[in-house]
Amino acid sequence: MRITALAGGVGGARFLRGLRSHLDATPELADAELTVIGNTGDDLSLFGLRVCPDLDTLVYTLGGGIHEEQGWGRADESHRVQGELAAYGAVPQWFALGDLDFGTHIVRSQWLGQGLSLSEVTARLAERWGLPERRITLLPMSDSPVETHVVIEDGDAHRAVHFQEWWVRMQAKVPAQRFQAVGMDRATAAPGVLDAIRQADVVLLPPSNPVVSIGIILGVPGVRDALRGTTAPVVGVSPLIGGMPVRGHADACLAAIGVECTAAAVAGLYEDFLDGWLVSQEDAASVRLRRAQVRGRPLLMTDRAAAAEIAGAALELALELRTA
Ligand code: FO1
Repeated sequence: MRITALAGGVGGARFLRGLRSHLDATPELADAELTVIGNTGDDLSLFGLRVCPDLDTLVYTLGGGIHEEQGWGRADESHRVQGELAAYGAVPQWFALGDLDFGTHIVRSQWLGQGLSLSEVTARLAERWGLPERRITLLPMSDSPVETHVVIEDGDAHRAVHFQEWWVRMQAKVPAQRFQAVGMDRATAAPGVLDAIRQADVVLLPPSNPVVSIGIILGVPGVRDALRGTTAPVVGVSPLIGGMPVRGHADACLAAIGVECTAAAVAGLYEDFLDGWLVSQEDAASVRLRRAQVRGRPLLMTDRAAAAEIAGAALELALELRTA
């Protein structure tokens, strides 16, 4: 069985870790292949290095190196290099880069500098973290650089800041006027991305940010058409519980695009290809969709077992829809 997922950072990574362990624990599903299409709109260049936050969160979480409480960065981390950079007055200092994490950014930048594509680089990083032997393939959504920038009001002018500055330094407290996927006009889907959607038996949308994670991937030429055209059932998981994001700033992102912060409204962003929508128990009664099947259950990924159960429920809904 081939399962394809579109994913952003922390929530998506935890869901997919749960999915993989659910598959491994279910004999008839254990040999399923999982292909993850990762968002690269969060990527940024710092200190001469290329940093890919969502790809790294996925690799570290699926490979066992993640800082569990933070959901990003490495476990057992230190920040000696960052201290030296600060001593030299190097900026910015608002984006915490640990010493182990620097290893990833240095080797990625070296390989990119040698002419490898982001896909090739990502495959090498995934190899080191044992993803292939866990039947996980991680693909960047595109090999060409795409960066999400946020247009904010600055006095009576408007200016664009990198998504990470808005997300981390401003904590999304400054209202976003709109998001711009800079470079998307020249971007093409990375090798294997469209086929992974077209040839999947199941496509899943983890509870990632619908605007700046899933939404950016949907902007890659051909992705939305592939989702509309695939024979695979497409099942998404609501990132909201009781109308609030579990973590991060999805509410600020939805407000920026004029979409209300409800499970039904988020499903509306996917309605042209969505077949199933897993929502939290308290939201189930209020979600009525034209086409997609709605199912309610507890959605809080309190621990790995909960994440595995939620992922199992999403897969179960997809398999039911496949035979329907
Ligand atoms: N998030 C923060 O809130 N503060 C940070 O200093 C920070 C640093 C960081 C470094 C590497 C990395 O891969 C992720 C990092 N993140 C940080 C998380 C990141 O901003 C978000 O996880 C995603 O980009 C949003 O999905």
